Amino acid sequence: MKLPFSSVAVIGLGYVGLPTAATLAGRGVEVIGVDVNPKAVDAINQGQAHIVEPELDLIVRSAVKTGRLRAVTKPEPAGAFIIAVPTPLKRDRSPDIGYIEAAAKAIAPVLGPGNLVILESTSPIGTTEKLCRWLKARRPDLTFPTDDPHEADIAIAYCPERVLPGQMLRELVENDRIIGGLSPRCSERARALYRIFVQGECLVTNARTAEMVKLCENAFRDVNIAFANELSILGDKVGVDANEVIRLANHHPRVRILQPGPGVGGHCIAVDPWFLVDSAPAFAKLIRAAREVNDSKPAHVIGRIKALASRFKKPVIACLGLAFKADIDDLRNSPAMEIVEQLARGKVGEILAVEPHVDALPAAMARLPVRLVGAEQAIERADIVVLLVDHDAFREIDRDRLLDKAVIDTRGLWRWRRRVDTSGHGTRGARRRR
Ligand code: SAJ
Repeated sequence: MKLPFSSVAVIGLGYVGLPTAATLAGRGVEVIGVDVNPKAVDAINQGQAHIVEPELDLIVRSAVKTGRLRAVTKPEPAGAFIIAVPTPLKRDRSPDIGYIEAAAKAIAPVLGPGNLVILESTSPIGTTEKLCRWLKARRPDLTFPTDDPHEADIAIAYCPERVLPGQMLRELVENDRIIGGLSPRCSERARALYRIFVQGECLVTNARTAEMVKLCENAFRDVNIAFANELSILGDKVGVDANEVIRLANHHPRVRILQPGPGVGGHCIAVDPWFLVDSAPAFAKLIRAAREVNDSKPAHVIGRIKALASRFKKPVIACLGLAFKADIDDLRNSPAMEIVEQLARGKVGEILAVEPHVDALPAAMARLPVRLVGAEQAIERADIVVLLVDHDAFREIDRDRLLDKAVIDTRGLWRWRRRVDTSGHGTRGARRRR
């Protein structure tokens, strides 16, 4: 197959940029990976992925070995540029698009006629137009889609990433893509690039719509998780197991309730809805409320743990899981971490943390009275067992070992009431609370 772009520069080699760069290289494209972090660049040039994602190491090693992926700290000329840099929240919960502006400044000097620039970062509505203005201000010698949608030197499109951490390499190829060009010609050029590796549909729209699509996907999930979390809070108040309620309600042909948890973590679902709120604060009432419900969930779980702990003289509390979700090692922005930190700071008891996916506690916890131990040891010693993350490893735990413990299962992972208590009145921990 003749490639529409023989070289592509990927700006930002993080959770999205690196898998994209390695996948493109695997399809025969010469990929220049650009990152401001020299340590990441060195690691990649040695064939190592500096982030953890199943099979990523393997494809990075092979891309570097074949010479098709090369990492650098400064952009070089290429046929297309894909910007995949972070867009964090500022303190006031407005989006920080400073990294996109920095990327625009960095690529402007090496742009040439015929280039395609794609923005993949989650962005507030209107950012792709801003990107165009930033590039145009630095390269008055080139024409842009806003000058001439049909003949411009530079094509620009917004094509959001939608891959799920833990399944990125598969989803990168199989998921449908949204292609939002600043003009139909920009979209066609972007579509040709994604066709190199995407097996899903490439759905064309305009840039502003594509920006809002990305934000609404994560806000949709946040609102739905908030519904589940609110049910679990209500369930705790009225003495009903919300997981059982949800399991039964989901037998209705048009009901599909998500899973409650200790809160919503990660770098997307807990962040992106605020971009929509920021765009029209007075009109994003439901989206804001969902954020607030999900943000309040760790405090609710802490309240339940404290209530149980007050029944013991010197409670030993085993906290199972620290990651922000199941079967990954990412502890950043994790509600489980927040809960464990608060328990330790509040000296609620002796805290034993279990996280099979890490070897050591993160620096933030180093000074707190928390010990990282194995699940066996933690359960053996604990008076209270709190399941915070539904890692597969915790599924295997012998429920009989929990019979004399007070248990809070924030994920509904252990259907142990079926073995222990078929009345639907919950666990021993739950009974003790009433
Ligand atoms: N969670 C629940 N209950 C559920 C589902 C999730 O409490 O039923 C929690 C998880 O435990 C976690 C948080 O929500 O703390 C987020 O996890 P997630 O698996 O829902 O999503 P992320 O943040 O890993 O990835 C999301 C995905 N977006 C959607 O599913 C709409 C992914 O496709 C995006 O590419 C990614 O955000 C992103 O980068 O935007």
